[in-house]
Amino acid sequence: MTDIELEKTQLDTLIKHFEELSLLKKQAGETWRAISYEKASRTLRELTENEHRKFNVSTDLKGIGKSIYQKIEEFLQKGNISEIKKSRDDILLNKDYLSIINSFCNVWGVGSVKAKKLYTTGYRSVDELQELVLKEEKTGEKQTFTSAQKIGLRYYDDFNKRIPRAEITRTWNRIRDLWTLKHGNIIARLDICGSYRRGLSNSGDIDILLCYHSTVVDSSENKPKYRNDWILTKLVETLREEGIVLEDLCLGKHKYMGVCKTSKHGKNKDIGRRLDILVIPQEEYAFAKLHFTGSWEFNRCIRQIALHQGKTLSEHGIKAKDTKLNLNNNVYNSEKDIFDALGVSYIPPELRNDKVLLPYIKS
Ligand code: TTP
Ligand code: MG
Repeated sequence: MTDIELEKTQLDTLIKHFEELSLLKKQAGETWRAISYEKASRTLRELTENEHRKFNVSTDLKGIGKSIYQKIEEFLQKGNISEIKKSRDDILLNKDYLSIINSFCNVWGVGSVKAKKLYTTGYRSVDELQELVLKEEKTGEKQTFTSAQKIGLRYYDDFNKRIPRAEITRTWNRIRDLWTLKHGNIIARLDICGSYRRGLSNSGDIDILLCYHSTVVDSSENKPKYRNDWILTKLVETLREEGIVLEDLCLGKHKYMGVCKTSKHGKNKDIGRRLDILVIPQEEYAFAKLHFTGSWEFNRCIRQIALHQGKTLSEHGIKAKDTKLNLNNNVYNSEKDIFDALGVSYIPPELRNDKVLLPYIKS
């Protein structure tokens, strides 16, 4: 390879090119390439200080190996480095790809594997997926989506709308009254958790937690009379009969996920809202209430505090980190009992944000 002699202006442009390449590679997650372009630009910057701006590939210049040398030659011959355009295009393409995958994952029931598969098949928007469902239903073709995913697509816009607090309160009162009317007072504890309990003026979904009186015993078998799955099925049945539940996404033994209606009249009356109901054993109730009240960041912090004390905290209880022994043997009846056990003064739901526990983490 021939000697390269660079003029000052050429050197300045090259430095800028390698800096840009370094940035582009960083954005693309190609850390090592980013570092090597960064090194090359640093060496060229040092070269600007020298009288001699002449070198060849065998000159021992730090960070200027064969591949960088070839790019400098390309620049001198063509006035640009093709790798820059290619990297810019890759980033743009990647940006589109990521935003499409994100929008697909935003459909209820669609995970990243399914989202990538849909992308590879050629779909580029949620509109296209919605059209596909309609077409398959019309022609009776093989179905691409599960029934829950189809509900997710049908209610895609609705699920992205926040639910006003007053609508949740109203729905909540109806649910409680209906249940008491039909089944008496067998539910011991019933709470709306999530952002509603933290006092937000609107929520993404309705998170209901309940547990039944375990003292209600079937005398013939000496077992609690009402099983979780019985309560959940009955409750959902009642809500469906009353036109509150519109669709079921999944019904397990302890957890129900569905779509409900929160307004009978007004502009929001046709909007489908996400409803989650969890039936929790009485001894775990306080832990579940703390967990499902959130916020996510608050949960992360309080778990970190427990870890520093050699304990692991979850929605089910508290355990010794090393032995995994359950520490729930003290009775934790309320959230305050859990705060007390961690040496943290009680924090009301409205204040459970990402910062409130920081003083306990630092100390
Ligand atoms: P979400 O309903 O997802 O969150 P949210 O109610 O705070 O917000 P939104 O108004 O958007 O519905 O979950 C309820 C709480 O459960 C959340 O605040 C924190 C907790 N949670 C976790 O900490 N980790 C989890 O994986 C899940 C699913 C919930
Ligand atoms: Mg919620």
